[in-house]
Amino acid sequence: MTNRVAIIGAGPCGLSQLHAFEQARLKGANIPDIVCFEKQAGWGGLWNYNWRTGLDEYGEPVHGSMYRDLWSNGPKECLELTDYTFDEHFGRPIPSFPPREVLYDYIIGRAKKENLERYIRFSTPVRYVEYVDATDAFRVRTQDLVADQEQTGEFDAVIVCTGHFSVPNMPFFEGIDRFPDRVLHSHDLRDIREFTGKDVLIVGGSYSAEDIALQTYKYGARSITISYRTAPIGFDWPERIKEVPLLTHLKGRVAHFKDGSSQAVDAIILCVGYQHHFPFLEDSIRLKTKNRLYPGSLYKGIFWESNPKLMYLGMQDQFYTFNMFDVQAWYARDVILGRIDLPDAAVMAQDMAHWQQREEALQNEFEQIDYQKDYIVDLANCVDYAPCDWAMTTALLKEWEHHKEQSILGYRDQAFTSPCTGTKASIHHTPWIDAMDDSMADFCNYQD
Ligand code: FAD
Ligand code: NA7
Repeated sequence: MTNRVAIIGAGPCGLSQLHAFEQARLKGANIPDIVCFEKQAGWGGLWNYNWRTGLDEYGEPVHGSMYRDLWSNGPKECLELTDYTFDEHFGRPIPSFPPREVLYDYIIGRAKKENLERYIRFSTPVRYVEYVDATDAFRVRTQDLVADQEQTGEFDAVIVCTGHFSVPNMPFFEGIDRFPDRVLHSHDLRDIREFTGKDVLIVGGSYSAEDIALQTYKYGARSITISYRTAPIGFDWPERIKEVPLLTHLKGRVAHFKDGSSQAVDAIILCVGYQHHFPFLEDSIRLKTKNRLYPGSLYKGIFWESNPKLMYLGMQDQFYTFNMFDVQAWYARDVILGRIDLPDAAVMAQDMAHWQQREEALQNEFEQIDYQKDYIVDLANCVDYAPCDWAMTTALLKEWEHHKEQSILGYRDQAFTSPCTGTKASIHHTPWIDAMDDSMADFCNYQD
């Protein structure tokens, strides 16, 4: 019997999990006692913009990795919460690529509607979780930062919702320690305007590198050099952006690359990704994985193989986000409520091996999109999450990829149709490249 559940983190995943339980409760189910521990003073996870970098006012590592002027890099129609649509929240069609504040408002809109705060202990990081054999439960040590008090509690199940885009991966490049100007990881980027007029080096070949290159371009960097390790991002970049192979070393301001070329730069932004970092989990229950579509050791991408009472949400690399988190939360909830039985260890291992082998054979982003859709549908088929046209979301994501190939500066000006409501998004009053106001007020008060 699961009487007490701890959820760690009140970002999109944690809020999905609370919502899943609340929906069951509202429909008459007996739900366990639930406590959600959130280290920040507010909810929304990464979407809850934090101007700080480094340590916060309590000496805690700052979770936020989002920068000012960040706009969604995927169409909102592909992350739409099936049971809380954009139409319901905003009351009118809005464009497909909202700025951060708009998506933040959307996520917390549903949580506010259900008054989910009552389950959350804010400013309370989880310090340590260990499994106790004798009681078949988890001992969870937390700290109330405001009262500066530690507490320990026992929980039958723990759901880790702490995200994995917050603790930087930090490789060393020869000479970087003597570079005479600004060096930072994308996690610490807050205001792109500091690079106006500068020659910027971006190291990395994925979404952060791509978006930060576009942002520095938009805000007037003189030149942007993207240095990739495995493969160029490969879009038809505008003048001022170029891609070069991996940075080998720096001499003073001059960056040298694997192909023998070099470039003098004023700033280096390391867009080299993040670590799955869970220092608060006992070693035997700590997920160790890279950023991939099917993290190892997690049955259904959720349940810790050797002790499924420990669950992780959102640990995948993500084409889908909020709606995938909802489906995962529904599945985790239904296992906890005894509505779904987990199979024996051999069957779980076989199932994980199947998904991992499929993942390893994927050739390109289009196949990766299909794969993540199949993963979601596999879960969604077992739960009563509001129906969604998942095939349509996949088609939209592929269309989005094509739009990026056609115009990397213009892809955010496209309008998609909602798979939930059939509503066609409106067109923003200003093309993204010229839109310098990222406020919700400006975005939602557009003229049709
Ligand atoms: P998070 O949002 O990271 O939330 C985790 C929460 O756990 C935080 O509130 C944190 O404070 C809390 N926490 C952490 N450790 C502890 C602890 N020990 N104790 C208690 N609480 C703790 N996705 C999109 O769909 N569209 C986008 O355009 C997009 N852009 C992105 C841009 C950037 C720069 C980054 C980094 C990510 C972006 N993402 C985007 C992906 C993003 O990961 C998801 O949208 C989403 O925020 C993941 O939710 P989460 O709940 O898993 O994690
Ligand atoms: P990702 O998607 O995990 O990508 C990390 C990138 O960093 C990837 O291109 C890696 O190269 C590169 N990387 C990692 N280590 C190195 C070293 N040592 N040298 C050079 N390059 C390296 O992280 P992102 O930050 O781009 O995106 C994360 C989220 O933030 C995502 O959801 C976005 O929407 C925003 P590789 O390709 O593996 O060779």
